[in-house]
Amino acid sequence: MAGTVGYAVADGVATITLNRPDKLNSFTPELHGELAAALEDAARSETVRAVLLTGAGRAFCAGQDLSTLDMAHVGDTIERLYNALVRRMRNLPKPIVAAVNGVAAGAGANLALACDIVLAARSASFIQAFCKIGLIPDTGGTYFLPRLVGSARAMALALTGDPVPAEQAAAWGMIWRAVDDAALMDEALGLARRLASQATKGLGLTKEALNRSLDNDLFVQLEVERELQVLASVTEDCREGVAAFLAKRPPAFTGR
Ligand code: T3D
Repeated sequence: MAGTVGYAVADGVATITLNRPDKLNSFTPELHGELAAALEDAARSETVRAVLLTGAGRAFCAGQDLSTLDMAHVGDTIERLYNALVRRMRNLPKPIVAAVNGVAAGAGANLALACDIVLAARSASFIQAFCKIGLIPDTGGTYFLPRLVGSARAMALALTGDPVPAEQAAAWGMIWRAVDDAALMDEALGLARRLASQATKGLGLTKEALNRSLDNDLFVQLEVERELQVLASVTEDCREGVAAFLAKRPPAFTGR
């Protein structure tokens, strides 16, 4: 695997692998650049209908590489790299599955939480490590955490930096599932392939609707549903899904 990010497309799934295993796949400007390019390709490519994000070696991602932390330009780094990354992931109109293969710390933990469905190896853990170096949770952590686990747990996790093991994270609703280490990649790839065979535009619009619901009241959200359902209903895959149901045959979705 060349570079700091691996990228391979097969069966409609773009597998993106953070690849600085000796430094626990921590973020450098180079890794940010390659990850952004991979996500951009996945967004644009008609072949890609789902994304799988994982890490090489024993960790998922240990957040910012602290040996390259640029104290003089933190605001710029956050805006240009971390905030841009979260926006890119949330705006990507295809599902992103995280296969959290090991520790996910700092921005690495919140990178996982920014994915759409998170599977984690039982040995993995999530650490809001920021408080240990005098920083605050970023990469969307202060937004995702209270919404996923509630204010009490979010506050304690952010203030203590205590690790949350994968099974605890699943029990709290922070992630979708914890699975046996040996089964993680098969399960995550199986899920990503399954999503890649579905009505891609409908899944993208579903993702958008659920993300927008986080800040809307019911009546506003009903409008969002109307707006996005109109878009879903004119896709080829919607026509195919209805026709297949009526003909009592499996649908053959194309992603269009
Ligand atoms: O402007 C900005 O960029 C602000 C943005 C900030 C975003 C952030 O993410 S801040 C938070 C940064 N991350 C952390 O504080 C986590 C630091 N790492 C750890 O706490 C621990 O490494 C872990 C709990 C993740 C794992 O512990 P352990 O014992 O399994 O592994 P280790 O021995 O600590 O690490 C293995 C190697 O990876 C080691 O290198 P070495 O000694 O073998 O050459 C270690 O230094 C390196 N490493 C791990 N995390 C980082 C790292 N190197 C640079 N930066 C890291 N974040």
